[in-house]
Amino acid sequence: MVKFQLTIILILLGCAVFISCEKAQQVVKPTLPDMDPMDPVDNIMPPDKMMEGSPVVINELMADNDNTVPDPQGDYDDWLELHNLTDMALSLTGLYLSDKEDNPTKWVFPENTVIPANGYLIVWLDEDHDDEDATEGVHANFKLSKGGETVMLVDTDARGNQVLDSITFEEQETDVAFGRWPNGTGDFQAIVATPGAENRAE
Ligand SMILES: [Ca+2]
Ligand SMILES: [Ca+2]
Ligand SMILES: [Ca+2]
Repeated sequence: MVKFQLTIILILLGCAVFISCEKAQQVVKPTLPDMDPMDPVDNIMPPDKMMEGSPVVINELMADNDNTVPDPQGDYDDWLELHNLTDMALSLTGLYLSDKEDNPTKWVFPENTVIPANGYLIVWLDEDHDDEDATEGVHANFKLSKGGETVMLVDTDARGNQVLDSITFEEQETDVAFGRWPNGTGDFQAIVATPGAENRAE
């Protein structure tokens, strides 16, 4: 009888552990602030405007990476860092990155791309999205121009394209990062490169 009760207790404990693990791994879609319905053609916000309440922001970028940080394949490519401002892991499925204001859905995040709670995600801007050897890491279909341009993070739904965040930068120096300071919320400026980690000024 004691053995039977012990077995029941062990099974219940196993279930509890399984359920809590499932919960911890739960990933949610970003909840976007309510906005007025807008015409899809007209709803691109001016550059450098972060949507109020956007759960994910463009936090740092490097348009000319010569020897700062290699991608998983060992190449020194342009990169961009996203930062999740919420304490929930977020799915980026259905979100886009673009450097063309007339083509805001230029590159879609691969299915099941997740950014950890309060975490960071590096996107390699190297046109290696179709490279069969580049299975590790997230690779987009455009590069950043050292001479400067606009890059934007876009969501699209029934209301059309919504720019969650966009940044226009001028000419960049080789191996100098351009990022938000203070981390996640501040304006962009030249900073110490911290790919995948909190931005710092020094
Ligand atoms: Ca570049
Ligand atoms: Ca690459
Ligand atoms: Ca950083």
